[in-house]
Amino acid sequence: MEQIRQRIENLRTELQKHNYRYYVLDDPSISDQEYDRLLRELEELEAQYPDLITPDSPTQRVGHTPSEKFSEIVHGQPLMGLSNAFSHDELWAFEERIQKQSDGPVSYICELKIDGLSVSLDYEDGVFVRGATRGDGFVGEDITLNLRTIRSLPLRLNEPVSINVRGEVFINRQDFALFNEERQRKGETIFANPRNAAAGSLRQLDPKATAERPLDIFLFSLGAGGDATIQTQGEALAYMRRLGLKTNPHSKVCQDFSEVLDFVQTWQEQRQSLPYEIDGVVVKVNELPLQQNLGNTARSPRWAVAYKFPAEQVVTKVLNIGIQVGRTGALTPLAELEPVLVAGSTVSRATLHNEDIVRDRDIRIGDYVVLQKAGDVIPEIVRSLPERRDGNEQPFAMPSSCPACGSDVVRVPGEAVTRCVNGRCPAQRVEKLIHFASKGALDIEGLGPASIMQLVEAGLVTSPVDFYKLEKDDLLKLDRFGEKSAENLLAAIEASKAQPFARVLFGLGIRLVGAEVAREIANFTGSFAALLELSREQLLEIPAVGDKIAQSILDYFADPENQELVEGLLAQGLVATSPEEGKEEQRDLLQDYTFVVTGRLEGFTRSAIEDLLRKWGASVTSSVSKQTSFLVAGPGGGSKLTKAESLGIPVLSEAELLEFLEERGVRLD
Ligand code: 0OX
Repeated sequence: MEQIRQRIENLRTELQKHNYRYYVLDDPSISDQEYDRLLRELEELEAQYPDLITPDSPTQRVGHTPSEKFSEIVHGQPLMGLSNAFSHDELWAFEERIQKQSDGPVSYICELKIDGLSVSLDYEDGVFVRGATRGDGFVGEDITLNLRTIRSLPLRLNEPVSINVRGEVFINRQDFALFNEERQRKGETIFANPRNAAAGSLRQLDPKATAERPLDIFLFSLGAGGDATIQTQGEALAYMRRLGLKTNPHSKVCQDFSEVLDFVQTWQEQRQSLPYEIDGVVVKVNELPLQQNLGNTARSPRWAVAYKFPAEQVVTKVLNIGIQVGRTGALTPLAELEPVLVAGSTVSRATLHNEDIVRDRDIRIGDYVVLQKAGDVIPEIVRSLPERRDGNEQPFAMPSSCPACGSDVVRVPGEAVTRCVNGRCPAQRVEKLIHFASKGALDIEGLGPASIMQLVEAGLVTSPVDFYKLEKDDLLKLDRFGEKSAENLLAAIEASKAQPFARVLFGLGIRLVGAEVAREIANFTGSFAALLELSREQLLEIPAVGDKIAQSILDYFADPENQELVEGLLAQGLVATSPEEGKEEQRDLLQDYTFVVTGRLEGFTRSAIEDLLRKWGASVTSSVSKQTSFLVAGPGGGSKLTKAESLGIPVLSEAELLEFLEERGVRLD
């Protein structure tokens, strides 16, 4: 028996060593077959002697039981976020602050800022026991079982120490591309970028699903515990490396600040050559005692700053400016572009918001334009390049009738939006269907714009009620669907019947009734039956409802077609009564962003959207400055809009903000 115990222990040590060489050092010293042979021998021994299985055994990476939900973990020490610098001037200002508060010369350490998800890991006596998301910095989610599946994360350290470490979980570009291709083949939704894919992967309730995802990790800071003789961040990284933890190889200790600026410049130019995405450089004071002296503000350490790279800009050509008809009939000019690679994906279209913006930025069909991605997500045309014109460019004019249905269009004086007046416009119908199934509304997975378009074209769906009448044979006739994807979609549609009232109400797409307003109405009324009973005066008693919203609701339900829709949905078995469950999710998704909100919004009050942004970790300020990440502008944005444009701050319409939030996994309720 003792011999078997010894053999098992040797196999584990051996496998751990090879695992480390393969996943951390990327320098294997045995073949895959030899590795598999050792692993199989261990598995067989453990099968015969299950009492000898320990949680840190290399065979035990993937847990067996999916969880119902993640439990909360209160962090021993709060996990701080980083303050940002967007220019060299702001980096110098950081250096000045540091110099003022220290006596002698200061050395810095620069690290690449990995664009992933921050996590905290606990090891006890060298064994990985717990891992959590950052959450709001104080409380995170227990994702231990998912983290265990990451091959580059050692389940056992090289020394039996009890420490807390922090790092970033990410997916490298190539793995991300392959993973998305695979999802597309299977008819699953694809992720917009590696960060979202990593976030989605860590949120899987079944660790077996996480184990299928190509997650990786870099550790970058040492929390409680460990070696008390460590004096610098550079030594902390070396110590972590010695313990078998994977650290990023590109950190650099800089003796003076010009070296810091060189590092920043070099990586800004070379970021695309890395196999993973970075969104900046983290500059830290290297000496730990000085870090201690400098301390923290309420949100972030004073001894570190994140320099964020400016959005990558590229030049491309506007091939045409088309018109998109939205759910409320708004006509939005949409630039069709010569496809171009920017910030990691190919872009061939960009919204131009409204005709005033096209005019102000002087964007013509045939123009060369500068394109960037706002927040690294939404393609945005920054300006045209008039010096590259050859005289064949065509200025854009808003059509005088709706391109989808030919009806008249109107532009309300004082508003930037032109609308199609036909409530039965087919383009509006499609957009309404897309909205109904979207994440913030009924959240029907697999029912995105492309599938909906196909269903409409095949004559299978004209109203949301028709989704609930679809049968498997209907779907199998369409190109997009095979056995499995048809079954999945029908199951998702069926599951959506249980969605709470707030989501169904939001899903109807009533003008001015956004997610937040819908939730308040739902809390107040509880069901369609109760809502339909309300008079104008009673509607106005709901805190979020003012004159305009009340009128919009009354108009909506006065239309027989809308009444029929609601009755039809209820007849299909939609529950539409239960209150929204209070889901706690990762609340730091917007921590890197500063928003200013201006103008009139449709689906939210301004303060509701500001609260929502703050709830997810964003800063919201009242005036536009270089610090602003986005200006969210409804009609009537005025001087803030002008200021944002002069500073080159990206401007988001309400719809784009919602799209951005959805991309980042922020729920609207
Ligand atoms: C990164 C990264 C993030 C953590 C504690 C205070 C400073 N995304 O790569 N944060 C930090 O350091 C923070 N370092 C990093 N390399």
